[in-house]
Amino acid sequence: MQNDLTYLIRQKCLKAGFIKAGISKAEELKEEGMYLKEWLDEGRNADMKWMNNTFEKRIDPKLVMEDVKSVISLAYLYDTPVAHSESKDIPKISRYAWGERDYHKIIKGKLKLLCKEVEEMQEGIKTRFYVDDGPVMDKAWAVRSGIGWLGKNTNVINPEFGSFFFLATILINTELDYDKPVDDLCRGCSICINECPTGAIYDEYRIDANLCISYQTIENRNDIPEDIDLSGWIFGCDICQDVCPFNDNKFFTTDPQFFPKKEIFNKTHSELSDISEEQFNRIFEGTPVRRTKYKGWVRNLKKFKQV
Ligand code: B12
Ligand code: SF4
Ligand code: SF4
Repeated sequence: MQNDLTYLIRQKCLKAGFIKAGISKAEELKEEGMYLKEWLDEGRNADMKWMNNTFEKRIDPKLVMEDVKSVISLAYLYDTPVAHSESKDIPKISRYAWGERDYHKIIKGKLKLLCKEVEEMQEGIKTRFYVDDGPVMDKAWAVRSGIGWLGKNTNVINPEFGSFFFLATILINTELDYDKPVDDLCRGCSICINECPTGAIYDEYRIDANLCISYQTIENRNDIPEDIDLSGWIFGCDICQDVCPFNDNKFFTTDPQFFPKKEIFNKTHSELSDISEEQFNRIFEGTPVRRTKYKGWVRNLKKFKQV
């Protein structure tokens, strides 16, 4: 019976546009929680204090949904075949943020319909879903359910599709059949560690947000430390994924919402600096770039120029 239910749920997930769906048993994330604690205690989360406040929930899904039995992890591709310009005068925006709409909205729209269908499959089924912004460790669940392994760059990598995908997590109050983790294929490779320009990957599988360009350009609300070189990026950073051999396969999204928005794509530093606050709010309305606010946008552009 649960075999059938698991099969049908997985089929629905794939039909909804997710490239992978993996399922794991909902239980406390003991080992991952230990690493998370160490990470927080060492201040590797920089100013993302909300991560300390939600620690208990992050490691125990029962504190998020009391009767949770299983966790469904999903992957949604966002990379497009469009390449960044090589010109030194063109600031780079991470490929996940190129499009017309914020990925939270895109994926949550799909999850809402998907979860409604799943709840209608059997009486009593209840679900809760998250993409990035919930108090759940999306990567830890994805690893447990075999979506991919945790790469040394700390992104989840699927052996076939690489790592340019978002993760979504569904908590569900029914037992299902569980998947197994996949092998870690990083093995002797350390390209991402060597290529990270700031040394943010301070050890294999460990990243210090304080040093990460992604954190500095998106999450930091204060000045960017002088010794951090943005290496051409003004929103997010893709370097440790671009250099990863598992992203050479070039699997691209078919979702047009992730393709670059003309107004911002491959514009020069002076063109982007000419954007007024009003234009910024209009151009980036409903996109991930809005997160940095105009103040952060201007700060990042200034910092880009200092290099
Ligand atoms: C905080 C956060 C960040 C922070 C910290 C990054 C990080 N590595 O955690 C910052 C702002 C820097 C960031 C940047 C980015 N992020 Co982010 N981020 C998150 C968030 C909200 C929480 C992640 C978290 O819990 N970190 C805490 C630490 C403790 O976790 P960790 O590094 O995974 O720690 C594990 C390892 O250290 C491991 N470990 C420790 N020691 C050892 C030793 C061995 C031997 C092994 C095997 C493992 C191991 O155990 C820990 C627990 O599992 C998640 C969404 C979510 N709710 O989960 C998205 C998320 C991780 N981010 C995502 C993305 C896309 C990005 C960026 C690519 C965006 C960009 N282009 O700029 C970059 C990538 C930077 C990078 N190299 O990781 C995606 C990743 C998708 C994927 N394929 O993995 C997520 C899952 C969002 C989503 N739902 O899609 N992010
Ligand atoms: S996102 Fe950029 S700065 Fe952050 S760890 Fe990866 S390469 Fe380093
Ligand atoms: S670049 Fe190499 S070490 Fe880094 S995540 Fe990819 S395979 Fe692993």
